Amino acid sequence: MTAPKETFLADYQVPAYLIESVDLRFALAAAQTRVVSKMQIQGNPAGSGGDLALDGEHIELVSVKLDGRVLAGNEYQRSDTGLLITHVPERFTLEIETLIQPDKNTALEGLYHSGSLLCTQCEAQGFRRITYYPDRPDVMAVFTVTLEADKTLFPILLANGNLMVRGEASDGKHWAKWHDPHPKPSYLFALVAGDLHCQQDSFTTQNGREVALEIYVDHENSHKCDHALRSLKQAMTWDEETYRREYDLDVFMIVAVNDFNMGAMENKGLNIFNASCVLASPETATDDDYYTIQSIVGHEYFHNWSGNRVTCRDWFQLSLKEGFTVLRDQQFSADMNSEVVQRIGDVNQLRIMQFAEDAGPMAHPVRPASFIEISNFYTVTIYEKGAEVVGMLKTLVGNAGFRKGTDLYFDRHDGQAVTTDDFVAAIEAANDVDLTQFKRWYSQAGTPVVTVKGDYDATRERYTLTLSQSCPATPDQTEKAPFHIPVTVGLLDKSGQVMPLQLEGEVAEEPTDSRTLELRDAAAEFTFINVSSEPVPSLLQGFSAPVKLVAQQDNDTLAFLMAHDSDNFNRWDAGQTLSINILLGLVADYQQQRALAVPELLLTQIAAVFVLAESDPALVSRMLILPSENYLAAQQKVADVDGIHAARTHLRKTIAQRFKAEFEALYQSLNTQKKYDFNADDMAQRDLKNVCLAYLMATGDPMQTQRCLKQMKQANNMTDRMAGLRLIADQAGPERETALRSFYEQWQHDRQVVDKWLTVQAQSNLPDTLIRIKGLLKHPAVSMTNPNNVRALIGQFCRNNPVNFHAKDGSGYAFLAEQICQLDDLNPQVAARQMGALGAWRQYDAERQALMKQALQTIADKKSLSKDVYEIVTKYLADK
Ligand code: 0A1
Ligand code: ZN
Repeated sequence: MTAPKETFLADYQVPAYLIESVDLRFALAAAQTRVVSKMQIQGNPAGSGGDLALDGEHIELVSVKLDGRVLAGNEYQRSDTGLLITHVPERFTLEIETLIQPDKNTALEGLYHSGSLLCTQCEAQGFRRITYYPDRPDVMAVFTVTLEADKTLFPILLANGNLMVRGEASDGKHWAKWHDPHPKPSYLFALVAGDLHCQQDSFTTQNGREVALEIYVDHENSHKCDHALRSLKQAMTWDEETYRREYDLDVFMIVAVNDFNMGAMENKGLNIFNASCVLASPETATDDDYYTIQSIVGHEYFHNWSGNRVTCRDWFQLSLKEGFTVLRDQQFSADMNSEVVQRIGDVNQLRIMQFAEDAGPMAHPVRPASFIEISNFYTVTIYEKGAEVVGMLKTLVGNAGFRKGTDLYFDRHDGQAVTTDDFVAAIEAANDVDLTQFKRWYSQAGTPVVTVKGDYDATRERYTLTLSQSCPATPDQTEKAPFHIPVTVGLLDKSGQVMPLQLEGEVAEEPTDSRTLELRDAAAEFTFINVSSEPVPSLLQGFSAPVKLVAQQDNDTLAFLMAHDSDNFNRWDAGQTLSINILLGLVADYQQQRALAVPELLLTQIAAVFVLAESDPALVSRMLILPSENYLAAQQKVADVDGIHAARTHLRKTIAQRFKAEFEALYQSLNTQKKYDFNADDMAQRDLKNVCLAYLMATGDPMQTQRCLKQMKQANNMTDRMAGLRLIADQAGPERETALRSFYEQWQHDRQVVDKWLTVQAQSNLPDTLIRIKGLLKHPAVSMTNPNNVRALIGQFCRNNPVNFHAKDGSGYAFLAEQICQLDDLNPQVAARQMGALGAWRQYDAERQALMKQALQTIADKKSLSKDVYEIVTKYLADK
């Protein structure tokens, strides 16, 4: 195939034409929908004029009229990707009629059919599958949308903005006209038509605006809207209190759809959600689901300001809205639940997923310099690292300074399409700081390594920290200039007490318990004075920068920090580092066929953790969970999948057996039959209870299997039920088959629960997993056109089941290649997203590398590969 075209940030040009307003009329039907778009267009005073270029793909053109006159075929040029209209005046009206086929749209971009619904997904470049239009975020227009459809099939007709009028039409049809007064880019356009239940509520904003809140779901899910609605109200209040951001339309709608490529979408006034990210009832959703729903509802709502009112100039600026909005949703979740649990979760995800991306062939800066397919850049780098970058800005200027900066940003740019530079400029201007060097975080990919050395001078009572930084090359850049890195530190004395901090050369301020050191050069020294005894440093508190820390702290020091660090995040982190050191030692034992010996040191520390169970159950369960196999693999030069699995299993079993009595007692005390409620305390207790259950299962005691079965049977909520099922699904035996069968029988009517049932089977470490998955792909409940099914089976197997996916015979790799080839014809975005598991091929042994490359080659050799998969497979294969 001819290589698809790459787009470069450096080539950005302002649009030649602007659209003042657009009037869209849809005659909706699943087989064929007619779209008439009437645009008021004018030359952009800042643009270069010339021909009018409109984007358009997979659409049938019926007619083009300019100022009311039908254009002849020689007055425009059509191609597979758009329409070029020559000789246009300075101001004019353009009316374009097109036909589209929602029924045939399995890519789920543009207008598509999901169940009995018609709905749209336009970010990033889906609007061009609906009509010819300048489909770029810096063209912002006022939209008026009229929808007409069969009244029985589609009683509900929704679009962005406020409802103006609705009425009856002939032939059993009806129509509704919507108007969105806020100019917006095409990617925020949305419509929904279908037969849906609507749960209503209302919210009064801080300035007294009455807003109708509406959640639309399939009728059978009418009892699963409460949590999303409550989360929405929490988010609206939180954004007023925290960022002074108020909602700006008469209605805010959320629609749940079953077939959706991502989590959810922030279309103006009409958010469309993957049903799995809205629907919850105690019976069907786990605590994790509740937590995710609250955070995603918040995320999409927060986009109303960070994304919609102020949007991106071009797609290279994607992290402008995503990084900032993720930071906002993380703050929101922390405020609604537990700050340390939130931070641990965020850092875990960053380290496991983003550090891997930054170290692999798809590494890209937070503001990429080029792309082939923008859909491939909805990544953990853009989202999670982007949030860390904004979080570092906050740390550097302080909370109040950050708020001044964001206020200025919203004031300056309301109604505009801007860049990450504009965001940083607002923080600079509001705080009178120079962040020029800081901006390298946006332009340089790769995870910096920060090395720390401490030196105590007892006679002069001084303690010096020497910090140095380096950053490995990434495929796009070999040389990296130093980053501006905030490193928050504290010092502890030998008894674990916090020592007051005073930096040499500073006018004596009040000594503080922790300080943020700013590392700007390749290396720098920071000296603390009046340090009365040799301290133990607590480094990178709260994970103040997305870096790898090399501190050369020995296991005894880590154990000390695990017990005493004043920063709870660092207590957890010290425990993780200690566990990694020990686990890697066990892997070495395994490789050399020695007996696996677990050092007493770790077990002593774990004994101390139990003491916190009553006061801080959330922290205890986080501390009891060992680092994941994927994260351990990333710590090795050549990942030893089997050794890691054996080591981790052995350590779990050792801990389980040593502390069986403690786990037993804790399980008993936490296993109350309390009515389900989603709140941080109850969630922490359920979590810890189920961590105990998992350890009890790891003892190998057959009684515990019975306990899991009992918990499944007696549970009044899905969290406890799933915890039992997950453990049973990982253990061979007749109980496993019975439990899986009866679970399915009980829950087959519920798509979200069926996806969980698929997930536990895909994640099982038992050797028959791949065979089982292949069988499940033929199960009547499973469809390859449903992204949630694909993610539950294929995604979970390839990403979260390393022992089986990386089976020595290459069966996992071959399976994935085959699935991607099939998926690519149906849904390129979803296909491309499954590729990740093959990206780190360089990390494995020679045999596995060869098999992984063979799988990649199979994909590369497929005829008519999508741009999405093409971009990723070529980058992976080019990784030498
Ligand atoms: N902006 C959304 C993410 C999103 C991106 C692309 C989509 O369709 C392919 C859908 C959603 C968010 O950040 O939530
Ligand atoms: Zn987002």
